[in-house]
Amino acid sequence: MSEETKYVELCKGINGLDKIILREVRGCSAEVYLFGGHVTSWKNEHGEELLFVSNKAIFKPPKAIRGGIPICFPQFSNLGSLEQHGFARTRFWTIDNDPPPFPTNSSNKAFIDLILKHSEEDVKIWPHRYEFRLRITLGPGGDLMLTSRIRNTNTDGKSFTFTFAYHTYFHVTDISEVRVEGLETLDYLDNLKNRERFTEQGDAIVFESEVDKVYLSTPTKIAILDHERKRTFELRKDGLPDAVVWNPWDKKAKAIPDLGDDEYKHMLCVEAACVEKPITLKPGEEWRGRQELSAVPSSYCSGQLDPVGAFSSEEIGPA
Ligand code: TA6
Repeated sequence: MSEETKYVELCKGINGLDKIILREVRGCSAEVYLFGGHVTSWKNEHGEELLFVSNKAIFKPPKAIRGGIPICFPQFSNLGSLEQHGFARTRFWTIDNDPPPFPTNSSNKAFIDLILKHSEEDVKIWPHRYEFRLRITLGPGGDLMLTSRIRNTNTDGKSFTFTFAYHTYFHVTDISEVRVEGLETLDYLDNLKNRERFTEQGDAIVFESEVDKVYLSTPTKIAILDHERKRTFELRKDGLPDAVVWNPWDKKAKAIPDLGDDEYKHMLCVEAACVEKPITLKPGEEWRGRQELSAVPSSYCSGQLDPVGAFSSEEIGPA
């Protein structure tokens, strides 16, 4: 990257929508649309795309973008009276030029602060005032970090309650050759069985049919191993106890208009979330939820994938 190249660039994306490009010196990058506060691209230093975005994604408000990292707020899924996954992913966010103090690592230069506030229209469907600040950072080593700070700014003394998810679509080479580690033996709610509660068996999770589960009170680190590509994604989270795992498989994929029939093979959603126990904020209170993603090479030895470097980074501290 040349001296003049910007770490942060505001430009126009598909259909003239405002987009921010984050770039780091080694060549990695990320792209964020103000529509939805939605990360739509995360590339490593070789320019390889690490997130899945459907070829049929519709970049036309008010339809949410299929892929990347949709923000589900103030409602995950259909767990309430709002539209599926809440409204944050279909609203226009703005750049927050003067965010309140935010402890930052001084080596992080590629970041953007976004903000979403209640609108008079939204107050009619969700009668609360709030400030949702989202910082998206691309670290010098290519890690992608999202921190959400949500504050209750109600002036009528009322608390509010919400559920939340970073609905991350990882790009995988072949879903049949993917496994997820870190969720073994945990309880989960199975969305395909009326959200009944089950306990996962001891093995890593593999995929051979539709999956739509909410794993409860998970560890802070989850690994997604892309066997074909010999790549391991590491997801670290803080303030988000649950983890949703979703792949629609062939039949469901055909029923989703903005997803290609075979695209399910190349995507896996693993979502840092807060679903089982919703968060309640009193006026003036703030909640923070953070997700960090990295992609590292996996080594393959004696029939076992060993995620080199996975789980080796520091615990999530203050941003
Ligand atoms: O997070 C899993 C899930 O809630 C699934 O039930 C599935 O429907 C998916 O999200 C996608 O939802 P969307 O509204 O984006 O089509």
